[in-house]
Amino acid sequence: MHNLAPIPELYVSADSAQKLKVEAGNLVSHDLTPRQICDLELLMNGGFSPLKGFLGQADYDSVVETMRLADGTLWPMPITLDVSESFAEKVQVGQDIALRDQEGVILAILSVTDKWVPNKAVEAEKVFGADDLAHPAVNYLHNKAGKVYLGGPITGLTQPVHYDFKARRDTPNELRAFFRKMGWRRIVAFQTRNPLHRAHQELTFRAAREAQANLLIHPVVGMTKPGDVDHFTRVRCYEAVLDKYPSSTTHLSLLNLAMRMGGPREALWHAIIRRNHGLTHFIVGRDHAGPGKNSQGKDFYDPYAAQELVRQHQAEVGIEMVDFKQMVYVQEKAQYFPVDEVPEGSTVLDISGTELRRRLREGLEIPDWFSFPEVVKQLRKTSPERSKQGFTVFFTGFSGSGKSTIANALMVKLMEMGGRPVTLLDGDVVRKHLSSELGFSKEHRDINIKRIGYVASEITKNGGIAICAPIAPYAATRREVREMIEAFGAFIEVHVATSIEECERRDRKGLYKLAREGKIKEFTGISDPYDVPAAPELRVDTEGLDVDTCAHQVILKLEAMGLIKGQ
Ligand code: PPS
Repeated sequence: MHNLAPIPELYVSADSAQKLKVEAGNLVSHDLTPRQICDLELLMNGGFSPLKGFLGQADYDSVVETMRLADGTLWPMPITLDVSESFAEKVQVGQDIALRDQEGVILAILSVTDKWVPNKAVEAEKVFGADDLAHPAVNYLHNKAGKVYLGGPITGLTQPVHYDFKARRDTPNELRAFFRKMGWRRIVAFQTRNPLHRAHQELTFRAAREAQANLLIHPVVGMTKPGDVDHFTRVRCYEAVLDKYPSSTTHLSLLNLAMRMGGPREALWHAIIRRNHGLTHFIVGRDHAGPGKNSQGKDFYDPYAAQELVRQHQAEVGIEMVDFKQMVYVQEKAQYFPVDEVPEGSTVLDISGTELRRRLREGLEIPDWFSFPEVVKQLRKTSPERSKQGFTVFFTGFSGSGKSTIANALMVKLMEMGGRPVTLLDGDVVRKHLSSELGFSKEHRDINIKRIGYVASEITKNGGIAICAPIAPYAATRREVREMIEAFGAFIEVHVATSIEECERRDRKGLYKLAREGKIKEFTGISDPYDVPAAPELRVDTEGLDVDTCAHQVILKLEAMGLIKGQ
């Protein structure tokens, strides 16, 4: 009989927590990173049982080398508390430290038993299979995680607070209680970090039927692969799919896990976490938790390595693996089939992730055989077609090159078309309102450009059009701004390529004369550098063209990129 008894948690009673919280106010405290908060939550609520805290050095070494704790218990993923060297200097072994969330609330106390500097190259190699920065977890390990690890048992005081989808979040014991109440004895979990389309619904439905089990859709909402659809959108999509299953057979619960994209080891870790949540079966698919391609363009893991590893250890974990049969749509039958059961000679239809993103971007049809209209509606809300997304046009060039004039003309043309709000962040205007205390040193120019970039990225995120027109002389800073904005929408760099001689000849503000006389120091092009953009989206030549034509060239570029629709 499946054991749904409660699993041990690391929390103390509410009374003790209250007392300890007051005492912990005096302890050295560590502000947890978002990933550490996810790990801590699952440590405290039993999701990572049998771990009692962040790994000490002996357990860490053993997990890295053998996928087992020092006492031999199977545990494939190092759960470590990384801190900076300067913080580590303040902490001695034997000391208690307070672990706080990002608002400063004390969530737990860590009794430090170990402090060490890990060999991250070895960790990357053994745990993730390669010391390659193209792997998101390896990149995290080297570029985000602190240099020193602290280990020791945790005393849990309070759960991290979530304000979103509260009713859909369950601790392992809440899920166990739910299964007990419903009388569910065989339950299969489906792990996912993507929206569910028809193929997933078919697959999970079949998996549940084959296992004669109820189904738990158990998506990760903690941290997934950078670039994934955000969890707010995904949860709305999952909710839309729920009623496609026979009623009362399927449950949706959100898991606040921080994924590592660690392929086989991660799949095994997921299986253990699901066992802890009271599940009896676990679906493992092709390339489970795969991070994509390595820096040589090859897959990090064999697509079936995850299934193999889980199969080997399923009895020891105490959960049965249901291997994922990829489902494909057979046109003649108007039905999904497992890929190995497709009738001979029939037409198989599929839409890849890349193709789906293209169709969303371009506002093209997404057929009903592929997804559910309710899911597509949610995805379109978050990823509207390009002509409805925000974007930034970033002019760069010398003072007096004509940036502001073209930017103004562009703004007016875009406003004439209507549809999206337009904001002009002109160099002079920004320096008056946003950067009034700044001068023209490299440091100040960089601060100025990053401020403009930040405001433009917010405008872009919210579906508006930002037009920026600073000199922005440094290529590295322009690249940073590009990255900030491309997280939310398109970035169009326009080099206003008026030569310094022509700008000086025009000298519309009389500044070049002053610069030549040495009365203005660090003047771009005269006594300060300007990195000519190597590959801007557009270069305009103001010497042979009038302002209207220059602005029109930008409009044509925006049309070609699908950002505005032709008139
Ligand atoms: S930067 O480098 O991007 O931060 O500069 P920006 O904010 O665009 O400001 C440029 C305007 O400031 C005036 N100005 C100077 N420009 C360059 N170098 C020096 N030392 C300087 N001192 C004042 C100048 O009028 C620029 O205006 P624009 O609109 O570019 O002609």
